[in-house]
Amino acid sequence: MMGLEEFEGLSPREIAEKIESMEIRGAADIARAGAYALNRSVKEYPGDDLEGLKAELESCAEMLRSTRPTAVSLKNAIEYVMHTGAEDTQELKEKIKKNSSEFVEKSLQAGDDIAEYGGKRINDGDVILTHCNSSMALGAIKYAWDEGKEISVIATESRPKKQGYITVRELSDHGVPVTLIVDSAVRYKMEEVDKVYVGADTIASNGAVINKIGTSQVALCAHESRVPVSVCAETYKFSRETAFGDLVEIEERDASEIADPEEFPGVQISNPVFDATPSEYIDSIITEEGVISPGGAYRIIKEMER
Ligand code: RUB
Repeated sequence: MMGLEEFEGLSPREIAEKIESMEIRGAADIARAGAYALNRSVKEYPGDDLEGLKAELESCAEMLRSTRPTAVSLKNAIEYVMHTGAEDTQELKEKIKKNSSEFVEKSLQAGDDIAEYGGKRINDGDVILTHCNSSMALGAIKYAWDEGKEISVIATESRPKKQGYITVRELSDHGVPVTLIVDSAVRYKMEEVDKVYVGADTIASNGAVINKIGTSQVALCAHESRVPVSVCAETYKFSRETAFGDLVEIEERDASEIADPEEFPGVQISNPVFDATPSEYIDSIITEEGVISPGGAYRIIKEMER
């Protein structure tokens, strides 16, 4: 998990560029980076033109929202920080600052709570399979390890960006025994697996989980082998809009992340980077509010309104 010190000194535009290029990535980190960027954008605004400041804030929010379309965590972070009324520029600046640091604190605390709740559900001797690189899922795995449980992890490579490399380095540095596999080895390896732990970019009101491309295949294989799938996700990853019929946009990234298009003239290359896992393949969603079944997503969304 990235702390605020890692964004220190970066302008809102630089943060947006780093989110877009995936230097800052993972739904929790991009949400905190977004909250930090909004505070930066108002902090340095000269003068006391309230409407000008509001316009500056809105254009910063728009720039951030356009970076990565799938993770609702970023949109919810922006909404949290901007949920404010103010009479003058000073008041607006102070409120944005307060909301921004409050969001970051809540997000970090949620990470600690999820690590504990998720970690407690891991048994001594468990083999956990994880996909991509989720700070929330890894937090739970590290918590279980720190509690003295003799666990091991199988981590997918997660093509095309290979976030699995980050996962295996992180777990190995923490002392957790970890095996790297290619994504297509998931079904073959599933017979060794006791539990699947993954993160989420967005959770829909019907309990579907949108996470790194391939998560639905992992969940399908786990379902076939009766291996429980747990999703570790903070409540700001639940999408209120989906309760009113909106669909989650699946980000399509550049073809060159998969292969050099010039080597394949006449061939279309498609690079969707997230997919939706239906709720029937998910056993539990571990949030900072507690462990719920996917059927509890709607209640979380209703309680998000403040
Ligand atoms: C990252 C990804 C992660 C979720 C959850 O995708 O799919 O599983 O964002 O991560 P990308 P976290 O690398 O494309 O951003 O638990 O850290 O929020």
